[in-house]
Amino acid sequence: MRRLLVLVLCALMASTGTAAAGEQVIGGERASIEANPWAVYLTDDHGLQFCGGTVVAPTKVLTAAHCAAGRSPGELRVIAGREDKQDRNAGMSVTPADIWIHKQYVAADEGEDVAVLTLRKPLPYTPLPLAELSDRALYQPGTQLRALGWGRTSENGKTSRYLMQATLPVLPDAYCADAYPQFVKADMFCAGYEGGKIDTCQGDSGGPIVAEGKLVGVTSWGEGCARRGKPGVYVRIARYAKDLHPVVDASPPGVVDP
Ligand code: 4AZ
Repeated sequence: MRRLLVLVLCALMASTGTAAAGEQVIGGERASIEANPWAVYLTDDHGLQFCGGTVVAPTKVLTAAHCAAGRSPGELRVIAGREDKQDRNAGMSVTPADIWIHKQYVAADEGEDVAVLTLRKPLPYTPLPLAELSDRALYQPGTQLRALGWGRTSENGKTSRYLMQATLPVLPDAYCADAYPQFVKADMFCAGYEGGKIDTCQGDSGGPIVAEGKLVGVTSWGEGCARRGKPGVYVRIARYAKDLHPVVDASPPGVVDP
């Protein structure tokens, strides 16, 4: 009887794509949208979630360049204010008016993996400020960051129905450079644990990694997920503040300054 119940529960959870408690991003836990109102996800025009993003100004969503490259605004949707992907009444779905991709972007593992989506109307969700060059302390090894997303809860598994979070310490640049020959320390940092187990994964990229109420990084790349010796790599946002501010602080199209 108990075994049947467990079986039925497992089948039910598998069918709804829900991660079981304790296996969640990977090795994370649920997070509320109320506490993280700037956390958004991106879908294609069929409603399939493929990346994350962060509201960084009322009409601006920061994501990874590799999430936006090769797509037109009309085939993208920003889903804001929705913790549970299946809760279609929560929050809103918005089609961006414009996509800005860093002009030096080529591929995620070469750096400059940042893009900004401009919306026609302001979102009613509190933006998260960018880390600045003065925030050097946030990038010191051992600093505890919090990554958020609706990405996969295991390397080859399904993406999460609910917003998840995991705490990941910044790792030394030398460790990241040993793990990945292409690691560019000026443009990237890596975070996680030498033994793996807790990490971001596919579907989390473009999304935020935060500390002290600031956007410290954008989930970018890594070899697999939660593997020993292969931590997640994140965009070093402070390094791009100069490139991002003119775009993030610009008025949306159609809004004319007085
Ligand atoms: C991805 O493909 C991806 N483990 C995101 C994060 C990581 C690896 C891959 C980090 O979107």
